[in-house]
Amino acid sequence: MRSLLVFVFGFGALSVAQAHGPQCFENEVNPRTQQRYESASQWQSDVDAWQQRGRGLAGPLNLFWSFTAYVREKKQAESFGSDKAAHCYIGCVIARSTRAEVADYVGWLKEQKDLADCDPETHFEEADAIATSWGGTLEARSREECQALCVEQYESRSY
Ligand SMILES: [Ca+2]
Repeated sequence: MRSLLVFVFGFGALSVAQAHGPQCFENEVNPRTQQRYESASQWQSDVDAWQQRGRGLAGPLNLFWSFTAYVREKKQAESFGSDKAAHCYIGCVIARSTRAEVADYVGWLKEQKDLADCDPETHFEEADAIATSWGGTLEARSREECQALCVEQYESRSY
């Protein structure tokens, strides 16, 4: 759940990795080992790989509406028992405010930030981006429908 708490949209997030100097990797968790990265090159390679999978850009207005939806719905999302259901829900309500491609982008951006913010409390997890993106594709007619579909998809599973 913590990862959602820091779902921050940084306009400058693309340069986060470069901005924090060479010791950033020591504060990031390798998703393969669940331990801190042992080398800068290992971490940088993961940062670069995620960067390569970037979704282009969402315009500032779309980011603004995404952030507004996130702030409005954060508490609701956090009330679910599943972090993945919460990511899905946020993706769904973002897509309702914008469109599916924006939810997909924001899900990617969030994980990029988690991997490169030099904060061990924010873990990169590809499954989070997948859940956010999937939520964005639901074409839900209401936030209640977002919740029902996301909870049905994720809550009963032990992600
Ligand atoms: Ca982090």
